[in-house]
Amino acid sequence: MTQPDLSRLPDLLQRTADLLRLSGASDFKAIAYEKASAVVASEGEHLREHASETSLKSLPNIGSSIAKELFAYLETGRLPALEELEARIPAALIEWLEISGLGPKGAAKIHQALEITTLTELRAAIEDGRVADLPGFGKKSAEKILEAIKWRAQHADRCRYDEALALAETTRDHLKKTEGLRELEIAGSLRRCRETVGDLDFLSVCDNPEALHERFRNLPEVTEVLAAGATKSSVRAGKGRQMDLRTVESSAFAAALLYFTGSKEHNVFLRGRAREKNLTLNEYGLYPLKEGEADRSNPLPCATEAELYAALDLPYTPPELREGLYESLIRNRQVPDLVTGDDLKGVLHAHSTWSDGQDTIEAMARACIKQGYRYLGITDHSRSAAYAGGLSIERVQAQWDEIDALNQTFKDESVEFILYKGIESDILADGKLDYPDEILAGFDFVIASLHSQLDQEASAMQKRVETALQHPAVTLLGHPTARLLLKREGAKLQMEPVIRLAAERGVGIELNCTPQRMELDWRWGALAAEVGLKTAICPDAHSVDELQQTLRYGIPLARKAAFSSERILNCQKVPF
Ligand code: DGT
Ligand code: CA
Ligand code: CA
Ligand code: ZN
Repeated sequence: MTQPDLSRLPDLLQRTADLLRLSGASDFKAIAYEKASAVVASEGEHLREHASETSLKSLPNIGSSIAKELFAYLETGRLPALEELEARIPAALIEWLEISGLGPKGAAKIHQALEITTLTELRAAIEDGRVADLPGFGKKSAEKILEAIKWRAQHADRCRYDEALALAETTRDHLKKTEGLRELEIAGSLRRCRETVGDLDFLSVCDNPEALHERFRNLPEVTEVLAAGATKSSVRAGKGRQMDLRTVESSAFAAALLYFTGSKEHNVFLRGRAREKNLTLNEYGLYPLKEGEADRSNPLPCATEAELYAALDLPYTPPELREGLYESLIRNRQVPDLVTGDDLKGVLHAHSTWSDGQDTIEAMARACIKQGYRYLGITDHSRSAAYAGGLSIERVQAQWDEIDALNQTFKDESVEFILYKGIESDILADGKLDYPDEILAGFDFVIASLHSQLDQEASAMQKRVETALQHPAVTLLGHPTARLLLKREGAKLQMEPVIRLAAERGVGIELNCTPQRMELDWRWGALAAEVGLKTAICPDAHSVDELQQTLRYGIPLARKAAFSSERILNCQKVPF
């Protein structure tokens, strides 16, 4: 058996804690799982070295019942406690956890007091005032929950990029075992690296399509078969995500991949281009036009997408840019050069145990060194962010001492690596930053981010962010609207003036590659290029594991937003 994936374990333990709270269990038990989640995250792969329950129990904060769970996970890749909770708690109630601003404790309270279980019932209970009347809730928080429910209902048919990617990769790995499989690609919005995805589209060439489709419909993740044809199947998998699999003839593969990658807008552009060249393009191939009709007996021999673009007298266009935004550039053969993982020189924006991170600065730095980076810019939270362990001025100064000492250590070890002193400063309600200027001036770089009072009205919010951008210490604006994809709309902020002002001030706007955030939104890429806006690809990592976000989600986002490497701070050997 393959070894269980330890990178998922902290999330699974956190979910166990949430479900315990939702089921009304004692907080004490839930907290134990939360602590275990942190321990497991910091152990990483070392957890595998524990060959018995007793050995797992020797870890800090791990008692015998959780040791048993961890051991089961190491052996089987499953957590019995979690599975038991998922089986016992109604699925409709578990859905409440996806409502931002509610939380498992609040959900349990409402569920028990009002004896309701579904989101529809919850919505009704808010609308007729029953939730507002509960102790600890009130009108304002009830309204916020209602807004979050409505927001989610509008977006329930989509999921985040990271979730889609994980499901797609598992599916692809399973399907790859099919004998006679010659091609298998993920197409659609996921291939274009959209921040959210509707359904997943797979395209294949296979000598034995029946076996492939049979396997697809019987994957362990599949909960429902929607369509079962010989060359086209549709299923629901995971949390209700639809997946389509098509099998085509090998001669049609390139044209089908182009078609099913989309976007629709890009397809319309390509078909128009074909007409201009007296050709016709569809999902089966590219054909000459003969008396206004496709000459199907005579397809142009294109085995790859690149050959199709060439036959249309166009440069190859990476899927990330096929969105109907760059077509006039494509026509003029000016496709922007996109970054790759090899262009990254270092990591900026990471948290440590000094604020709400799970790993020490040294552990984060060593992980970066191992991955071949030249630097890490640590940015813990600033003092107003009390909920996230924000740093007092004294702690800032103590952290600087630790960073100086670590830089000396790396020098002594002849490791070419630098830790930069940064801070993620809250932008206060009036646009001021969170420390006196003389402290701010002591950092190598400052990321200014919105974290609180996100519901300010539009003009106050605009002024707040624009004021922050004009502070001389600011290097980057962090996650500009503080949106949470499919959960929370961001601050009411007009981005165009913000982007123009940032570029004028020489301040960058980060590409925050936490999959929940994924902003600056890529739709601003063209304007950003026009005004020469700078950026950095920022993992906003709170653990060693999350450092991977730079590559996994950040590179796709930077490509999609068409930032050339010259405009990306952490693609430079020296970022500031
Ligand atoms: P999604 O699933 O909503 O995240 O977005 P897509 O882009 O994956 O859309 P989907 O799954 O409906 O279709 C996959 C691709 O197939 C789409 O990007 C372009 C192509 N396609 C589908 N329907 C049409 C259509 O009616 N016209 C054109 N031109 N292309 C289409
Ligand atoms: Ca799709
Ligand atoms: Ca589809
Ligand atoms: Zn952060």
